[in-house]
Amino acid sequence: MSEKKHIEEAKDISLGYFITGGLVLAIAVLLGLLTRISQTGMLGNVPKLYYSLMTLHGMAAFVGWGCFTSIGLTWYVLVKTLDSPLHSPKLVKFIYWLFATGFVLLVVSVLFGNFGGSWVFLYPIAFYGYWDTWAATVWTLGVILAGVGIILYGLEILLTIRKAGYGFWAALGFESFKKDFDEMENRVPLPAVPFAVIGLGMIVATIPFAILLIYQFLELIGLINTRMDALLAKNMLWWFGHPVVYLILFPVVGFFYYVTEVYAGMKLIGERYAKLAWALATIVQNFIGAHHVYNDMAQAPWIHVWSQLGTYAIIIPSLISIFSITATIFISDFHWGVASQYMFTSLAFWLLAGMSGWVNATISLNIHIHNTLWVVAHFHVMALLALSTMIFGMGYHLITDYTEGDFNKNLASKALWTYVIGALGFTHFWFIQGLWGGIRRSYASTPENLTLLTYLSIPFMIIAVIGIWINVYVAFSAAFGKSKAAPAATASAS
Ligand code: HEM
Ligand SMILES: [Cu+2]
Repeated sequence: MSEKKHIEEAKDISLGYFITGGLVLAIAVLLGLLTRISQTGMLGNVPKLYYSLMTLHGMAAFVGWGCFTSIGLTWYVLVKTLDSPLHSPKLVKFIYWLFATGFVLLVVSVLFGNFGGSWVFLYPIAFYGYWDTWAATVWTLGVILAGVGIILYGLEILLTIRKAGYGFWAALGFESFKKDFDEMENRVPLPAVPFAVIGLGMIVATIPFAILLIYQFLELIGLINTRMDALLAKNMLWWFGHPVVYLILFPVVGFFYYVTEVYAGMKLIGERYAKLAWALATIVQNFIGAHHVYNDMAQAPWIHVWSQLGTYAIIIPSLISIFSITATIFISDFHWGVASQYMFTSLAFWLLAGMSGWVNATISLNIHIHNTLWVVAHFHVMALLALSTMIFGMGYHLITDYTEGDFNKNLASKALWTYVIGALGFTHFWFIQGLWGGIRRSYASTPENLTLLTYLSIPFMIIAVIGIWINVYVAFSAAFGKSKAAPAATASAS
């Protein structure tokens, strides 16, 4: 089997990102487990240990695994979908190293400087914690490097699409407005569209956040002596902080589209409606971050109202995508293998996470769950059960291709069910604690009568961590050729 050179190259790069990210995840989930255990007081020095573990866990899992692997797998899917080379493989490798260097700085800041300001380090917390100023400075610098990587990611996507000969607006879904859409030849392949949308979205969203980060950095090293307005800073953070979730979700939707078409052996149905929804997302994605600030009474009321409406609007691309994918599976002669098993599981949790997200987005309900463990449950269903599951699915698709199907598929299926059971268990303790007033980012279980639920969730977390570790082991041994294909319990997805 000899594939075109540019495809081989993208495959190697993507696999490199995926395997590196997998190792980060293996450590990150252990840190998550330790964060929870530290709440019981068993590990000593409760507040400091809890906050530093939580901070590193959040950043490692979300950025070091989630964003990093969705960026990494983008390259392969984009090249395959467009059947055209990357704009610059060198730039893509540079982005890898920017993230890696940034990540090392984050680890140094927490391990040696005790930074613990949480992964969002809400301004001006960096100046007030139990950590040293140098730790906050190194942390800020680490995040700046990742930010530069994110902007370059956006640029590389747009340039790659242009190199393949497609127009900018068409790639963002706007060609769906054309009257003769159905007759048009050379339409942008649908799986490329979510990448274009997030590419532009991230370039726009990272700018206000980068300004905030640079301001904080200059203040930490003493070059600026004026504190920024806290509400303004909060808005700058969330302008970016919401769409950065899409830095995982939108590429994941691209993976969904791509593997669905491969395993269904046909194009997705509803292309025009999906593209219309992506055109909407292009605009709305950058104007809804203020839904994280509903409880700040000083914020102008119209911003709250707009944020609620905008957040409802952004549900549309997800709903249309879930419909298109499900319908395509239903009408096609769908091929079930490891990757498509992961994909289907992810699809179900995407819907579940979306429903709890709708509660968060609705102001009259948000007042009951704001800053409670309900929110933590919501985003773990999303980040772990929906997004990470699909990233693994995409990873297994790549590994299937890379190893020509010679990896331990049986163990890969078992790993899926292990962490799904664990994660469904532990997130539901959080949902319940949240509804009963359990506060997030609180080193003790508050109210105290919820402590029992904290203890009960720990065994489920252990199961989830084991499931993730098995996954990383299977992927790792497949990539490095140590795999022995187990007796095929599941069909081989060749
Ligand atoms: C076995 C898997 C996991 C376990 C056991 C776990 C556990 C935890 C715990 C205990 C917290 C602290 C919640 C609180 O007390 O407020 C937390 C927060 C968090 N987790 Fe996880 N988690 C897991 C997977 C993930 C994944 C896959 C992601 C993202 C891709 C993720 C992202 C986060 C983030 C962003 C936070 C917030 C950190 C902060 O507030 O600074 N987690 N997790
Ligand atoms: Cu949000």
